[in-house]
Amino acid sequence: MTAAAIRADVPNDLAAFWMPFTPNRAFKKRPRLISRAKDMHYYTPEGRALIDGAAGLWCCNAGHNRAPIVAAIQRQAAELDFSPTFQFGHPLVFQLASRIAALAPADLDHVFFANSGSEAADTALKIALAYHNVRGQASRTRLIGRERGYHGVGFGGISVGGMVNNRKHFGSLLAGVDHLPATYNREQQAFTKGEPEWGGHLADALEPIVALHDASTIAAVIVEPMAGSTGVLPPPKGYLQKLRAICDKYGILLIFDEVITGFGRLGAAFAAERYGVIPDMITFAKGVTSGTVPMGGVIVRKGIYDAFMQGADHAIELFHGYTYSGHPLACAAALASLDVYRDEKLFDAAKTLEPKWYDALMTLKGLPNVLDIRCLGLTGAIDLAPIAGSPGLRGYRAIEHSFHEAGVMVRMSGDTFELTPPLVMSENQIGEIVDKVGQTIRAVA
Ligand code: PXG
Repeated sequence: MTAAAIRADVPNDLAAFWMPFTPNRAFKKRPRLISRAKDMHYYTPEGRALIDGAAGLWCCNAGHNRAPIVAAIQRQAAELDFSPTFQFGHPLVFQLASRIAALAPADLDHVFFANSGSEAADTALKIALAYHNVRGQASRTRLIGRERGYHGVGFGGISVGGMVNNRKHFGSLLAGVDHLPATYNREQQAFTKGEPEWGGHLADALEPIVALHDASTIAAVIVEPMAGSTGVLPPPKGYLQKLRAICDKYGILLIFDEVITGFGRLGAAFAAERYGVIPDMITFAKGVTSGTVPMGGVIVRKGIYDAFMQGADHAIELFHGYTYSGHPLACAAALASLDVYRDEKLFDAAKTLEPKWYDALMTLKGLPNVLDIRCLGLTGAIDLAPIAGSPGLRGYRAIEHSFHEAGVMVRMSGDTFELTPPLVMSENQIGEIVDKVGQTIRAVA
């Protein structure tokens, strides 16, 4: 079955592909190739199975190659390959926007489409700036992110983001950006299941930032409700509520980057619902199509959309968009994915699995080099002690062992395991994933 998908008429040379976020030379010396997937498993070209502990890259929430999603993409490809959404529209993009708006809380009821989380983050930041502008508050240009935040790799996203390696080689980035402190403190929070008790007060750090710059210069605060890429940092209890209250006090927009937390990852459609905190915008990507076709976007509150709907009828209200905003294949994939989530009640399934997942992960406490374990919804992170003088080396060995020996797909961020299984995982598969991760931790000790 795998042979059919690999073209025999093209040489299989690994040299030309410059791999993203990958040590290219190490990979090409000992490749980790994947050629097929089904449900909870990936398969190598030789047919070896790996259980997927990472939902690909936090995205395949419905599991892999699900028949209804595959069929919807196939049907759409044969029906309408592409149509512009600038000045024209196709039915599916309107249907999808309505479905997403219906899933989002409160009056978050308009959807702008992009093709990735990075584009979604930059779109949200641009909407925030333009919103204040059209309301006559053009001095509100500052953007506030958070240390250890990840909002993709566009210039807006890396500017508000707080991951040093993603910023340090790329110049001076956007001007007028400030950062909240990260919410993680190992001494106070180690081995907590779910939201830590300590750290809610860290949202108060927004006050001195406002005092320093004045509210009249600040457009928006952007945070991930749960920081994902820096190793699963759940929000401390009360933190997001406090952030919302301070933003309200000063007329600052609050953006939740839900690229990871959206579409069931935390046992609800969005983290905003889990925490009962209504942001002004939600960015999404990944799970919207269960990872099958690239898509991202921003859900905005009615008041934001309405603020733009002025001026001459024929005039464009927002000068922003992508050729592939609302691509028909992505829309078909998203609608089918949302059907699977609804029909199989996968957000509820995630909620039901959550305590079992937490308990299973915590059994790894006490294994060699394990410094902390965090978990929230169906995500988890395990920090391993770095090898002295070689940060990331133990983590790289863990990628190799888990792939070649243990048979589990994991994501490593430096020396930290990040686990985000598909929501269709069974209870037995929780045990299997955690066993295989444990075996890997011992192997890299
Ligand atoms: N925002 C958040 C919160 C993300 O997690 C992006 C934006 C960017 O999405 P795109 O589609 O442009 O990649 C992300 C992406 C990891 C990892 O292992 C996380 C992401 C991507 C790749 C790896 O932590 N998140």
